[in-house]
Amino acid sequence: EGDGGTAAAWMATHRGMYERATRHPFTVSIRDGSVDLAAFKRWLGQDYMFVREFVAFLASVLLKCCKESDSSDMETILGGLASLSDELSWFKKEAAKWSVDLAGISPLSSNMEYCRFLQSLDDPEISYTVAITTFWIIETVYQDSFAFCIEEGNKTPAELLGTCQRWGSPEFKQYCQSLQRIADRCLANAPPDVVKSAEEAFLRVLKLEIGFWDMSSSLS
Ligand code: HMH
Repeated sequence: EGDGGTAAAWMATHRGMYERATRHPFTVSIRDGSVDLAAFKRWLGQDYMFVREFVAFLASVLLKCCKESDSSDMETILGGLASLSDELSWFKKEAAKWSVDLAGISPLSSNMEYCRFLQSLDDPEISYTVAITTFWIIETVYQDSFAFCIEEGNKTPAELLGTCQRWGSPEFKQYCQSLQRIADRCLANAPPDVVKSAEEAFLRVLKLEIGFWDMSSSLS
């Protein structure tokens, strides 16, 4: 499960921030059925743009992995990269269903800030450990947020279930757990300054995710 590792320890020590990211009013409103569909459409268009940037980020993680790691991590990361191809198709299909014009969208400031952060990790000076930890927490925030929307007692509107299942499925959870094991192994072998940078990146992601949900629900 990855329990007992550094990743789980950070989720515990930074629990308040983790919960603000994974039990955000926007995703909680999906679960309780009160979601503003205009906000959902805003999220959909912005996240499509984010995922395009996320492909480039994942390519940079893969490159660091090939250079710095001699394990089977490559297959996990490559699998994640491959599934983003399917994800981009899914966004296009979903956008058509909701009449969201993806070509006419420009990124809002929280999205741009998040994308700039991802771009900053492309620097060869940034270690594989920091990059893979960042990748793990980005995926985990979505996994936890959307799994909550399909857990027992949800009133999630039927037309949003597909979205929630995309990230809330048991398969996606397993994938996140694989990433957590990789991050934990890297962190266990990393020097203290790298562990510190990885923890800073972990917290930065939580803040950026909160900003992304705020932007979607236009609280900011
Ligand atoms: C903003 N965070 C954001 N978008 C996503 N699609 C994910 C995480 C997970 O892939």
